[in-house]
Amino acid sequence: MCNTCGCNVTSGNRHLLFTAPAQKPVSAVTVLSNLLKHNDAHAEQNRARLDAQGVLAINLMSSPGSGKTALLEATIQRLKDSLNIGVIEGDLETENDADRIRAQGVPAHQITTGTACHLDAHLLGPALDHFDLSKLDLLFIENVGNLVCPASFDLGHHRNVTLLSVTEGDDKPAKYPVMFRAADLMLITKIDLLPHLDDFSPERAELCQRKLASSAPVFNLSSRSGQGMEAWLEWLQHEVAEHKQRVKNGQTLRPRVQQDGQSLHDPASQPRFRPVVRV
Ligand SMILES: Nc1nc2c(ncn2[C@@H]2O[C@H](COP(=O)(O)OP(=O)(O)OP(=O)(O)O)[C@@H](O)[C@H]2O)c(=O)[nH]1
Ligand SMILES: [Zn+2]
Ligand SMILES: [Zn+2]
Ligand SMILES: [Zn+2]
Repeated sequence: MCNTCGCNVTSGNRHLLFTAPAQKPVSAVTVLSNLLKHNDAHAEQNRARLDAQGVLAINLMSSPGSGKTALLEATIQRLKDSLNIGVIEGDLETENDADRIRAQGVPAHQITTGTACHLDAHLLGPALDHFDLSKLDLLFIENVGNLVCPASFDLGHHRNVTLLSVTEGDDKPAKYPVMFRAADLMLITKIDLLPHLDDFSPERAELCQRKLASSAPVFNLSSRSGQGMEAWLEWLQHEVAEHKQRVKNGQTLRPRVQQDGQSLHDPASQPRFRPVVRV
């Protein structure tokens, strides 16, 4: 649950704040932890619906504009003959991304969050109703472009993929550790632009990722030129096959959810006064 920017309430869970008659005043912390419990219970229901049909759900996260929809377009073009794909799009406003996906010939549903800067399990549940899950192998969920809070919510998905485009700077994993630590796979995107940039090093970006104690694979690719797409497509096909086997064996996979950047913001871990460093 994201306590970092105070954005926990969305149109999907707002009703929970008002349904129970207030017996006695409750603290903000209690309200938030109740929302968290509701989110996680709802996420389990969403995951059960997906697992009942053997559908693998992948949550794509990144800052705005790092190429999530372009990657989905390029992926669908290459995989739609071998896998049945559906896409749920999350944005504050517009149907633009869902329209782009539908133009590729696969079903897409747009969630517009209004003011919420992330998706949550309550928003995902009704979106699943728009799909015939028995006809899907793979469901992509494109989260709202935001490098902070989407990592803190279980939607009912299985895997997290975090994108970092080369124009954003190679230190982003160090600056946004909650997001990058949640990644099962990190994609460095738009690598066709590397020749025009003199200060982005894919090796340095990967090193920042490793410093978070993450062993997630890191692939470099370009949706525009097609460079590096093979490894990503193979990873997807492997994950889909593995998930079908997993649910056949009665198991599922919960995503790596970073329960908020609390420790990063905990005043106790960040004393106001520290000894000066003598040089
Ligand atoms: N050169 C280059 N441009 C790209 C590539 N992928 C995406 N872009 C461009 O980057 C811009 C943003 O791409 P989108 O796919 O819309 O990014 P997004 O992450 O879906 O954006 P939001 O949904 O707003 O968060 C567009 O102008 C794309 O054409 C790439 O591989 N190379
Ligand atoms: Zn937040
Ligand atoms: Zn998009
Ligand atoms: Zn948010």
